[in-house]
Amino acid sequence: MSAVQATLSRPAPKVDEKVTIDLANRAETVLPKPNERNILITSALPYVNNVPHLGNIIGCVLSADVYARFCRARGYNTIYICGTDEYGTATETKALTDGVTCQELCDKYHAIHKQTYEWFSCDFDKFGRTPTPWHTKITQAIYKEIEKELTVERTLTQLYCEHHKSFLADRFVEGTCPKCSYPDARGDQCDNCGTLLEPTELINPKCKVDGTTPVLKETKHIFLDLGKEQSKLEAWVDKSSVEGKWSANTINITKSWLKEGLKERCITRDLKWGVPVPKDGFREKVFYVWFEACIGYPSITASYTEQWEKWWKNPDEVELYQFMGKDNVPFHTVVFPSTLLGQTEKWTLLKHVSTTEYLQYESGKFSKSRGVGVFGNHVQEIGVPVAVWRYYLLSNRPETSDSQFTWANFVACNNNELLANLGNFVNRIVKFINANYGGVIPEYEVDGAPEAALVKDVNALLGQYVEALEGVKLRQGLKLAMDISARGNLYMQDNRIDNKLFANERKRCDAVVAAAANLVYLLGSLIYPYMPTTAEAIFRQLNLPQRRITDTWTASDIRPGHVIGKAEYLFTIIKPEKADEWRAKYGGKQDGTAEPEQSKTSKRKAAKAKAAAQGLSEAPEGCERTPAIVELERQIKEAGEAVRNLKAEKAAAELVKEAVETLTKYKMELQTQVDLVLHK
Ligand code: B3M
Ligand code: ZN
Repeated sequence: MSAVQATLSRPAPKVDEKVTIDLANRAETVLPKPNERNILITSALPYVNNVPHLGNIIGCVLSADVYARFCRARGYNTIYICGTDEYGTATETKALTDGVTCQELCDKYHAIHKQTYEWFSCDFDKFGRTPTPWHTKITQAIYKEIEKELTVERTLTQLYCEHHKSFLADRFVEGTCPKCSYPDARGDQCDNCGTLLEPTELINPKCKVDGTTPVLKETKHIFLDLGKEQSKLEAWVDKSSVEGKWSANTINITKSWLKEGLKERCITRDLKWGVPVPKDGFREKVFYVWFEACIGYPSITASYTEQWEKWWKNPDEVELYQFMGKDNVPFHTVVFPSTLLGQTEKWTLLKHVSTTEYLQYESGKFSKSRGVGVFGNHVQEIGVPVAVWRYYLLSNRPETSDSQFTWANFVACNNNELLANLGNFVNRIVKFINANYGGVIPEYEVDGAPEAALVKDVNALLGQYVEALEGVKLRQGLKLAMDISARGNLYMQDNRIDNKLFANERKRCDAVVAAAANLVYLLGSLIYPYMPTTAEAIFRQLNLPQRRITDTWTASDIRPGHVIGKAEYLFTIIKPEKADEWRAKYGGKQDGTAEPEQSKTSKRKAAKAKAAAQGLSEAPEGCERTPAIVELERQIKEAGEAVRNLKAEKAAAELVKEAVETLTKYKMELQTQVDLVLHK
């Protein structure tokens, strides 16, 4: 072997190893470690009896996934726990209508949920379910500890079916609504007029199981006397809400419960599908879901590791972050913590609670029965890659107010933001290095004025990005990552990276190429929480291991001599017409019902987004014309002429199509640059 060969066969130092992180081979069981940040993340456990829609997905599971990925990429010791919430009336009644057992129903839907979240690249450490021996054991143990101090027995008069010898839970009774005379009102609510009901208020009540007219009978139930925990809970809320930076609406919801004064809450139900109450006289009853469901978090953790208590009974070393829709808040900030504060052992209580409002579908509501909206199964048949869905949902996360899913915006997001900004930046630099440098990172020095400005701007944005994510402001974090990408595009444009630069000013070209490649590497790490498949594609194209999310960036992680990989397209264009096609398909026409009404403003917004999806031909008046914008306008003019010439020559359709795509690409890039200048 010659000396040259020997040097070549030695693995080349590719990259500064301080910035890399190996997440692919994480430990099978992650346990808290002393003197480290140990982060326990949960998503609200979705009810098992339905197919999740986009609103459910962004509401908790996907948001928690972003945070978990962020924490892991920061090097924090993290686990992410979720699973299906399977017990309760909703399951029993649905099983009854579907003519299957509760177990069969839950098996079917648990599999659907699991598969949907897997498709969405949700990287749980455990996605479990509530009906397990662990769940029964932990729920009963928690109850036993508070039985004496915090519970009371009360006698209620309830409807009883003498035919099948059972007390009837609310939804097992149907009858005529006392308010609007709707004949099919349920025992808890009338679906026609919306009134909340007590089953005893129904006119002409019938047992849902066998149609028998039930009788009134006295029965005992167990109540949780939350009032006894009021002051302890108040003290905890005051402290945690500040330390954990709870959002304003979480604090409001919690405080309004406290202000009203905590009341006794019935925690038992007359059902079979649940955790049995371990007390004589109550053995026919089960715990109410809202007493038992939150215990799913520790019990699912127990199915992950027998040492679950290291996570859940370790308040000094573990930080608990919980994600949920806002309607779940009181159960997580009032009921569950009260139960845990009543235990003799110290439990890990939540530090930060991240809540979402609602995602509307084309300004209406998602509705399974009306066939309106996008559900987990649709998303998979549409053929748009998961990264685009994740990006869209996360950049429109209903973080502080309701937000809307619209198809026009969905397409615009792909074309104007992902493709024109991020995709364009990565593709251009990877292609350029392969074409001009044989894929090898040259020797470089990033000490020029443009590089100093780039490093300064990027570090300012990076600092904000880390701060946003530490505070669970996911939407803002994503926006900042895209701003960093746009800054990269601007840098490439301003420094006119092209064959001329390569031929005439090699040293300059080397510096620009290296700084840009280093920025691509940084971007891979920053978008990893949001679009893990895109991040993987970036790392693959750079032929580098995953990068961790660092506090600062120096534009010098990648070593000269490193050989990058081949260019791949991160995103492809979606034709704007697709929005109409999908809207027609998923907008409620499936079962013949009308499309949801669109308000005038939302129509205007949709029209604007649709126009934006096709880009701009020139910068609007009043917009500062940066070198990047001037260059793009020139390219658009040139590409436009090319299209016209090809059409005039009656060239092959393929050629025309290609030229049109180039033109559209420049137009969308211009749109991005203009947005950047106008700070949109
Ligand atoms: N299953 C409600 C929901 O899916 C409920 C959450 C339980 S969290 C322990 O919105
Ligand atoms: Zn009956």
